[in-house]
Amino acid sequence: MVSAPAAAALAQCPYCGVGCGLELKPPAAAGDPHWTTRGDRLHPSSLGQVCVKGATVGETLHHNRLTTPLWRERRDQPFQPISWEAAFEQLLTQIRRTLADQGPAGLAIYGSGQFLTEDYYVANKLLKGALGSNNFDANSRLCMSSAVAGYARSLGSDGPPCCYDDLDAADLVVLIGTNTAECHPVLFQRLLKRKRKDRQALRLVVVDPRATATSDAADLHLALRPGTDLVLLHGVGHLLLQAAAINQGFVAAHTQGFAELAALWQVWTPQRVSDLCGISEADLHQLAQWWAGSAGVLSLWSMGVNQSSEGTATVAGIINLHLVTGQIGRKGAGPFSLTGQPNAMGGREAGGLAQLLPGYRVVANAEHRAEVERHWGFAPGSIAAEPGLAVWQQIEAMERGDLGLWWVAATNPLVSMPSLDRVRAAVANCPLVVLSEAYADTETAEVAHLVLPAAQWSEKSGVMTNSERRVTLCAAFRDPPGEARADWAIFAELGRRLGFVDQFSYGSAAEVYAEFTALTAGRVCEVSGLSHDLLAQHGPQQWPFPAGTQPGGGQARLYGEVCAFPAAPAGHRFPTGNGRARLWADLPLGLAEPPCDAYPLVLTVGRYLGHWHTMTRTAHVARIVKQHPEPLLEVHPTDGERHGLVDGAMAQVSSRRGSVTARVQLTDRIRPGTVFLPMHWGATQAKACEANRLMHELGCPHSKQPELKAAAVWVAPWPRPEAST
Ligand SMILES: Nc1nc2c(c(=O)[nH]1)N[C@H]1C(S)=C(S)[C@@H](COP(=O)(O)OP(=O)(O)OC[C@H]3O[C@@H](n4cnc5c(=O)[nH]c(N)nc54)[C@H](O)[C@@H]3O)O[C@H]1N2
Ligand SMILES: Nc1nc2c(c(=O)[nH]1)N[C@H]1C(S)=C(S)[C@@H](COP(=O)(O)OP(=O)(O)OC[C@H]3O[C@@H](n4cnc5c(=O)[nH]c(N)nc54)[C@H](O)[C@@H]3O)O[C@H]1N2
Ligand code: SF4
Ligand SMILES: [Mo]
Repeated sequence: MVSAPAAAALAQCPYCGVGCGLELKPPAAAGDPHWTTRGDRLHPSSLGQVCVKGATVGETLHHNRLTTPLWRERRDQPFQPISWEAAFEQLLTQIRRTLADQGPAGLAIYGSGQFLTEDYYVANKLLKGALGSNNFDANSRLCMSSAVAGYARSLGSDGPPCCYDDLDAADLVVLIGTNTAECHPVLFQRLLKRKRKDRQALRLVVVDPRATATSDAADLHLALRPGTDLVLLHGVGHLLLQAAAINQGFVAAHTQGFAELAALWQVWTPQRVSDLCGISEADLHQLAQWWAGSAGVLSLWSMGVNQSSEGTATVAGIINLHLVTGQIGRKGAGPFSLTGQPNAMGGREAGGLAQLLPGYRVVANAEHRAEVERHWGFAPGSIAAEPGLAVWQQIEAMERGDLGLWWVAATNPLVSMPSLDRVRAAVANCPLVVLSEAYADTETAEVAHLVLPAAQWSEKSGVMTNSERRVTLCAAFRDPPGEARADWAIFAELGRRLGFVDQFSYGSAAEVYAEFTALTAGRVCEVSGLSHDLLAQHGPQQWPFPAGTQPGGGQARLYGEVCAFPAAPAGHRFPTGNGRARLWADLPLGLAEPPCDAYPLVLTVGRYLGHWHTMTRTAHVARIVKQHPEPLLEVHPTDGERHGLVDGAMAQVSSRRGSVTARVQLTDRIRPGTVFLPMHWGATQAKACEANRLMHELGCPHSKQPELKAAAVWVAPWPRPEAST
């Protein structure tokens, strides 16, 4: 607990995965709740830079907070404040009932990349270890899961092999399915700074069906048809083969599967690729030529790639190109997934998805389960052998009446999940829905029985890992409001009340972290040399960071010539069985729900610069609200004309699952045939536009990540002309 803080505090920004260092100054006057923020110049990932969200986060921490647990028997009743004692009683009763009726598989937790690593670790220990259910999933399923599956499938393990210094060293940066300028602004500014200094030193290629602030700075913008990225990547492979631009030595020494991939690439001729992607052959040739001719190629990607029914295959498509040209494991080169949330990376390290265990281990591996059971102090066989339910499978389980408890923490699925009407109906079928939240009155609270007040970032201590594998300690610097508690402390208390006193008696978050770091020894993501003390004393550190590593001695890049992954036999460059990376010859399949006569347009849903997700924080920052007052439906003028839409007027957007309305913005910055809505405005907002009522849940078979970037829709003026007369 912190009382009367006086000095400035240091922390990682709690918004995006860039993970900038922030310096927070306490309010100047007594009674003023606003902390002021500026960039921490000494933070190695951001060197003092911040964007509008980081700069205003200190204004968002106090308003509209939950201060006590709230309970209601039925959803049509108002919430009543209850004690923590009574809240734990409700949880224990329902857990015991569910275990008796349905077994451990009837329990599920849906967590978040906005958890601290300690929150993740204790939640997983509770559910997977103490309760024997692997049904812990996180909103990373909607976000990073294709990158996780793609890295593991191609390279043998998760974890971006690159670092931010690579942005300063690459000659060619390919930004694919990422609006970096708005979503990872500080990284984008770093690229722009270089570009301004010397336009020729760095080439930027953007692959996105929309023109964005990112593509505005590009040397080449490939405004491809949504869902055709894998075709494009295979097309580049075809041209690399043709130009004899393959690094034969690297392929022979460090990869497998080249013959199959080369055979597949033969088929993807420039003409075919140009037809399918809707881009010119000349642009495709240009990209391939730049790739072949650049000393350092860096690919950056995010949701335009991951949120796809072939997300994992597309990630493999990117990694393929890096492997065959030897563009990996060295300065300025590599396939670099930009993580969305501030601690999505920490979540992956702590085993925060239904198929994972801590230390980049997997549930399906008996040895991994045994190692974790021993470390956690549970009997052999405590961890179930089958991966748990990914979040959409949790929804389906509720539809069937198979879940007795759905515990949502640090995410707002009644805005962010696809097929929202179906989610709402499924959730109504679950006898106890628990929500751990920092703020009052979210969309998900509307479907909950029990709401637990969470201490958030700034009020609890713990670590986060950013996109370049850098771990920053975020120490508490404000008191939590009312009775709010840290998420990890809530999970630990429940563990003790379930009778696992030894396993869950932590004196502090530092103790939780120490237990976690010991479990990473010998793993790719090893952090056994890190502790809260070391991070407090020496600042943020990159992993791997085995015990004995000197501060600053973490590894900037993975899979290089000198440093292989920890504990690798000699000659093994990648943590696959035989040390070779795997090339994948996946056939492109396209969108799960392609446009058709009835639903002729593809709706894609993404983000605005100022707003964060479901706006529980950013809707309260005047500057940001002024910048983005309402959600806009971006439509190309030719589509606008075809469907009778007028710029600035309202339109109805409908898919097979429902309809929403939004104001039209006619713009030639979007590809004809594609329309765009932001994801931010949920049902509780005055300008509500629940885009995800329109989206479908079909996803990638490997990563189980839903295709949140594309659904078939039609659009019409609103109100309908006949209705308004
Ligand atoms: N301002 C802001 N920044 C954020 C966040 C936020 O809420 N607000 N959230 C954070 C999180 S969790 C995440 S995951 C990241 C997301 O960061 P991004 O992925 O950069 O953001 P999005 O706007 O979701 O989508 C990126 C782009 O994908 C494009 N796209 C759509 N379909 C396709 C396709 O088929 N192929 C290709 N190549 N591109 C396509 C869209 O037009 C869009 O411009 O941002 C992080 N940063
Ligand atoms: N169509 C479409 N849908 C999408 C996306 C898209 O691009 N298109 N993007 C997807 C992606 S990538 C993501 S990451 C998700 C994001 O979607 P969500 O995770 O649903 O969005 P947030 O608003 O970040 O939700 C976090 C919640 O946790 C609360 N919170 C903050 N700190 C704490 C804490 O310390 N403890 C607790 N218990 N609560 C806390 C916040 O108030 C907030 O309500 O949306 C996904 N949905
Ligand atoms: S770029 Fe991301 S991490 Fe950096 S200040 Fe902005 S939101 Fe925070
Ligand atoms: Mo995300």
